[in-house]
Amino acid sequence: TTRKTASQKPAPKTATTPGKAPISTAEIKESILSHLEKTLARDTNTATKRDWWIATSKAVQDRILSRYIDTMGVHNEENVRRVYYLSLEYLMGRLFRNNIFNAGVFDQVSEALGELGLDIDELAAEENDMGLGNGGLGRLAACFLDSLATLDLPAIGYGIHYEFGLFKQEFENGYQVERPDNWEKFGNPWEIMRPEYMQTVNLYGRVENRVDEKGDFKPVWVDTRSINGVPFDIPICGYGTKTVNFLRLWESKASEEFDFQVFNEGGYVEAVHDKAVGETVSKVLYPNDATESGKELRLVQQYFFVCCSLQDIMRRFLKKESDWSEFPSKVAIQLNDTHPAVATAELMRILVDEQGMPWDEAWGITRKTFAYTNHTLLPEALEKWSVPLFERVLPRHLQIIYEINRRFLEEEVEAMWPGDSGKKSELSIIEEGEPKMIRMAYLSVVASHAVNGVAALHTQLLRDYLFNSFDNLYPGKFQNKTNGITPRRWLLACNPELAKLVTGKVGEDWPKHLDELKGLEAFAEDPDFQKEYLAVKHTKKEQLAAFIEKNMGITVNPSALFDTQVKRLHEYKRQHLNLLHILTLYHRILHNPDYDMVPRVFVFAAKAAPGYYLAKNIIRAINKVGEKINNDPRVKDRIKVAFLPNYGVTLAEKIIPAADLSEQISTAGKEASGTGNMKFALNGALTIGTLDGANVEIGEEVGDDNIFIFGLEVEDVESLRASGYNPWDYYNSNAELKAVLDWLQSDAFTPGESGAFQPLVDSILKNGDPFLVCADYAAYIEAQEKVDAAFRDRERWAKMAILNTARVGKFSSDRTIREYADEIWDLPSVPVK
Ligand code: T68
Repeated sequence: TTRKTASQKPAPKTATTPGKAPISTAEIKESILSHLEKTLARDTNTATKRDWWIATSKAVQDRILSRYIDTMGVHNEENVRRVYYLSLEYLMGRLFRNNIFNAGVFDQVSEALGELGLDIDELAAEENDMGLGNGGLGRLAACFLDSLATLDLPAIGYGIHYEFGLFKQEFENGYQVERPDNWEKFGNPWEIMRPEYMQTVNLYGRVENRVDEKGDFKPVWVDTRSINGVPFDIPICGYGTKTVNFLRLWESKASEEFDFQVFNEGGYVEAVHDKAVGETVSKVLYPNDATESGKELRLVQQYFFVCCSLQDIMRRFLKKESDWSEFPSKVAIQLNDTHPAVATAELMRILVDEQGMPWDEAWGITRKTFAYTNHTLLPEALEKWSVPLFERVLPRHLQIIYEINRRFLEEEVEAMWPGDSGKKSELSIIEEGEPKMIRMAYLSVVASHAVNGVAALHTQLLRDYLFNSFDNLYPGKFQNKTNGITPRRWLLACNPELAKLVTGKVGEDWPKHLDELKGLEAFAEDPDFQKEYLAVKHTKKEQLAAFIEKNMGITVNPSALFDTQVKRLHEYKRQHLNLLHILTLYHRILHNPDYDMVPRVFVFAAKAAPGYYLAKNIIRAINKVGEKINNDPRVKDRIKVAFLPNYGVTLAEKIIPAADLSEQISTAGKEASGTGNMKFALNGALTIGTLDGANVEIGEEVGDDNIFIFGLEVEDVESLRASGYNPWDYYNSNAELKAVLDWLQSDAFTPGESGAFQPLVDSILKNGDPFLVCADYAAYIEAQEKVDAAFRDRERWAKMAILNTARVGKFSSDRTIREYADEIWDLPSVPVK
């Protein structure tokens, strides 16, 4: 045996985070080896990296699960109030490193792996991203779960256990190609299937209007088809605390009852077919991030997970309570956008139809229970369901929504604007038209006690435009909750070099109290600290450069300015404005071989929705322009363009720490908040951006001298549009703009293939340039010249970057979640001893 006696043992290595039980390196090692043998049936000679990854994950999971059981014990015993976060999307990324950090066992695990001759980073790389979301909305949900557990708030996330997450992206000849993301192919050591909590969901059918004994109208939903939902639980470990909450994801299963009925009638093949339909529901995540598809399966997904989740919530409530009026005191439900909004009608259905509660009482409970977060003002992203489709899938819910609407218009709108039929049609949850449409945002506003936007500007715009009349009708209902990010994943785990440097100056409390970073301000002008800070940045840039070289064969200079735009591809985010800047620099170089500029590496990463033709055209344009520039000797490496495929959480963790410049250049008024902007600033990248979303608040925090703001503001956008915006005016009066747009229309970047980027150019010149690329072009180029000048002055740049890290404590998702807990949920913390 290799065991040492107590006296021979070196002092046990214990983690330093408060509140967790210490565990030694030896114990972790023993646990890993035990899982290798007993969970995976492997010995150390034959184990693959994947085996080691699973064995190590399981060893960590053991620690997490014992705390999870303790947490659930306390929550149940104390019959606590809980928040339930309903979201169709969770972008969790990899859990390996995060769980090791949050469980406070990093030193022990890395040491144990070292003794086994293994590297923690190599094992981490075995894990597929849990990419069950599109973009910011899904990543926000993941950051919120981290903060909820860290703040000891009783919370459960509900969502869908998609078999396929967001597609994997590859490039072929510059084109985006989508591949399926079979993320659980080799298992998932973090999740626990819980068949004992299976729920049944009814769909389709019709409503029979029966009359009960008392002669009252009693609708009964009949002839439904049913599917089952089986939950998978993923423990969510708080940082530096004992709380472990969980995320519960529902997977659809065909209901056997239904199958056998058809089967017994002789329809074996039909029965199997229906089984397949039932199991299709949780197959795949819809890949649209800003347009609503209106597809039946999407509605079925929404109702499926809402119905399972509400039944689960009620089961938990009824374990301790029998009086429904207590429901809102135990249950707060947050709607992550309108995607789960059918939950409001479902709660009404359960209370009125199943529990026999009077409508008014049920409505009071519903309104006290729900709150709604809006994430967008884009009209094409506002969810609407056609009444005929909705009626086919959820006939009883349609009746309930009509009744909610009738009472809302006849009682509330009538009281505020008597006899005003214009107001009624403006505010109606049902939009008149062919076909009629259900406005899910209006339903969410009417059925919730609180509605929030995700940045100060966004909330103001919601109140002034989209929900203006609702704001007048319901004073105080609309609140701002500026987004945030978890500093555990987005600094501590993804940038250990900077984390260490920061800890050396401000102590080790910052991951839980991000305002502590303020302490760095004192060192912003300290030459030694500046050197160390720039050295860390250089290290991260070298790491990214090596990654780019290895994966794309593009050589980039780590001393160049890393100019970075990573986010979903959308016209309103204006990756094409960035492209016009690249073309402008290239154009200048070709006309002046000695053109003096700071060498830049333009880093892009972005997925386009598979059906978003123009977005895909922009991707190809960036790829093709980049290819030409990267291989043009005349450029002399002053410009490199690297469009990294398959953007996701894991790639973000590599790119963001290496960035010098963060591109946040959306058309003012279009980006609700942005959260990438916060991650970049925290990691010491300077922002070049418009006054949009949370950029406004980042500017307030870091100061005007430490950010590059340019371009039209919301009011300018409005007045320009009102006065008749014409992109040709800009094209004709700006020679460089004209030159680069003409260049894009030629076949210079796609020899022999002309018109390859005609859709892109046409969107700007022929289709009215809806996102004002031309109008902001000159201001953007000018701002980029200021960036160039600032970057040449290394001390100045270092100071600006340090002040960014120092001053963005506000953007911790802990602050955001505190505000939700205090101002929307009224949710106390419950420490777990
Ligand atoms: C984003 N929205 C906002 N939507 O665009 C961003 N939409 O400004 C904000 O920071 C972030 O939410 C968090 O608040 C999205 O990411 C989607 O992904 C989406 C998905 C399906 C349908 C519509």
